[in-house]
Amino acid sequence: LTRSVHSVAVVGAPFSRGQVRAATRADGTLSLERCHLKDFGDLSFTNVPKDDPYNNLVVYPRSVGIANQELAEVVSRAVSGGYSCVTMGGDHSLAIGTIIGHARHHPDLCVIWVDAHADINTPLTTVSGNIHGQPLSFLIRELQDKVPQLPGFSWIKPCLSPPNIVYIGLRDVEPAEHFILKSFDIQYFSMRDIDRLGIQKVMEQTFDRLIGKRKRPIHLSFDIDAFDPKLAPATGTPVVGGLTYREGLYITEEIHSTGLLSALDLVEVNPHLATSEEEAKATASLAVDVIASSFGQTREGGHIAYDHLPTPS
Ligand code: 4U7
Ligand code: MN
Ligand code: MN
Ligand code: MN
Repeated sequence: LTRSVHSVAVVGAPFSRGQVRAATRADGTLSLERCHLKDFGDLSFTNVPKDDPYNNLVVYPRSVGIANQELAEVVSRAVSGGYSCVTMGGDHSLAIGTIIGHARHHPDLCVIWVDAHADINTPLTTVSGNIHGQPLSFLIRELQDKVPQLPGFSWIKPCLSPPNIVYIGLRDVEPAEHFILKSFDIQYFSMRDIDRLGIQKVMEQTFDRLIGKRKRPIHLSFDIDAFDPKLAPATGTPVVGGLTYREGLYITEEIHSTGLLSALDLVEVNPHLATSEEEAKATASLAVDVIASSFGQTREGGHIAYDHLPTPS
């Protein structure tokens, strides 16, 4: 079912402690055709003082924990209120809060994770120590006996299972992450798979897996670094060989067409990392295109706002 008017909640989560470098919400206002927007404002996060690394490695666990606890509240309120919830990040550690908050209202949700990276390191496999490379490890029930409890994470209840997750765009997966994907049979379409199958088949197979048997709400977690760095340079961990503009928008157009999109994270946009004003603007406007397309803006245009032609007199 495709609704013609969507109620969309927008949450700014300018949170950056899931990684060492800073990230912010892309400035500028979002407007979406045929959507009723409600701005939930920017969350202000408390940076916990004396937030010592876990194991001398995993940085800012308490700050990440409390920020996500607050974010989960906001997202679950928005979703319970009938909104589709867009969260603009901020780094990808915020998906811990958005997915848990979303799952409180929709425990049967599925996740499409569009990213160059798998973000599934555990606190014991991470090399960088950054929690934005680990969010999925805290969310997958079947993985919990391998995941230590970080300070600030005791509120977290894992809410996902491997069959309900599909990745698109992977091209920088660490050995431990690859082992997790294979041992838990988590489906992914790497850039190589996209080269082989084409983006159309990738989307068909994604939906077969996630909603083929039963319709369920979709949580789209879109890391801007899934795109090629030429298109999205203002991001923390760019990787060559990414999605084209057309592949990226095809993904979101198809997701919109299901009528099942219930929450969207748009993360890792970081204007501070741009080397010029143009780079910052290009990355931010790409992010806006992804969001607009997820909520029904099509490349072929729409005729709803135009229902008669002028007549010559
Ligand atoms: B992002 C990395 F080591 N795997 O764990 C890690 F390669 O949210 C990158 O996808 C994580 O941008 C990237 O730090 C996190 C690294
Ligand atoms: Mn629509
Ligand atoms: Mn990511
Ligand atoms: Mn990434």
